[in-house]
Amino acid sequence: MSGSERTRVVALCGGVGGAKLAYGLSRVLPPQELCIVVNTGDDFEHFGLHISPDIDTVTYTLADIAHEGQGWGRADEQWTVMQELEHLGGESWFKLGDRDIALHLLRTQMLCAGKTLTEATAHLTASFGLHHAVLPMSNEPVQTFVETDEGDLAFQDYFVRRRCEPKVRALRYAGAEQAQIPIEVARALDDKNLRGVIVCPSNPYLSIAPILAVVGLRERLRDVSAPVVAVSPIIGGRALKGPAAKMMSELGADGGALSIARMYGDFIDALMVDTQDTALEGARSANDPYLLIGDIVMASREARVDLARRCIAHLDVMRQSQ
Ligand code: FO1
Repeated sequence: MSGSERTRVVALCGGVGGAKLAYGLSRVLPPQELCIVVNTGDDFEHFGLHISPDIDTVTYTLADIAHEGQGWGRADEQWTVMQELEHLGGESWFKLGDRDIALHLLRTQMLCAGKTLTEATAHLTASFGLHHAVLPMSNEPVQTFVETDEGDLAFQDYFVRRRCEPKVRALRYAGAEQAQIPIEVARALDDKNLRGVIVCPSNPYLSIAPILAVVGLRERLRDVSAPVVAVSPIIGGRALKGPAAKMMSELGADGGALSIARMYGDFIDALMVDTQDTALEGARSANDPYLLIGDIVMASREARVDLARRCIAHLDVMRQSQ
């Protein structure tokens, strides 16, 4: 393999938008050429079950069984357990489908048996017929807390129970200082065949920042031997789904996609922005990452694959010029 030919892409991703690009990448790259590092800051224990929402969203999306409109959970679901739970007076604010519960039961059993979240995820993704590596950002708990004008909220309380309505003042990622980079993630980033890193279009505060908070991870990204390209989750000042734009304005980051470029500026080489944001080039300073302008809306499976191809092409061009 010549020096210019590198074969391993690492993708960082979180919720729905990130999972869509991960889907596209998984259809372009064979398993040995891609690993997907997933946010676990949303994880929480509910009814004694370990729930890992972003790992599950990525798993269901790659397996093409995700519920399209909802952005979480499975398409082919029944809700008999939730209905009975409600009937019995149990909590029903966090909707768990019957099939989804089977996954949480198995993951919880494996974790209780001493398996790591990485091992449990490898087993579960294989059970869904996936061969690409879906790697938790950490095997230790890192919990996102949202500090709001209504106090300190655990992630799911903010996101689901309060529907992201409270005003965000700050975020913190409890446990990040004690979290280790899993060996599989470290090996992927340290791989001499690293083709590049793709930061998927996920919420910068709720999906990407928790990954970056794991001790040593952000530093590793700054030092990787290959280009790092991010895809903006903000288009025309808005997020296609979720509270990213609202949070950005509450936290004073109101430069649209350019604010994303600056948030990641210490470790990305370029940010892909939509054609709607072409004018941002005029506001970009020499210290900002390059902007790569193109259609980044993934409205179909074909669009996910097409965007994935263009991300990889950008990595290859940037590596040639490194
Ligand atoms: N999000 C909701 O807004 N309402 C729900 O009832 C809900 C249930 C749920 C069950 C399993 C799961 O993996 C995710 C679920 N989500 C739900 C999404 C969850 O809040 C995630 O944290 C978001 O997808 C953010 O990434």
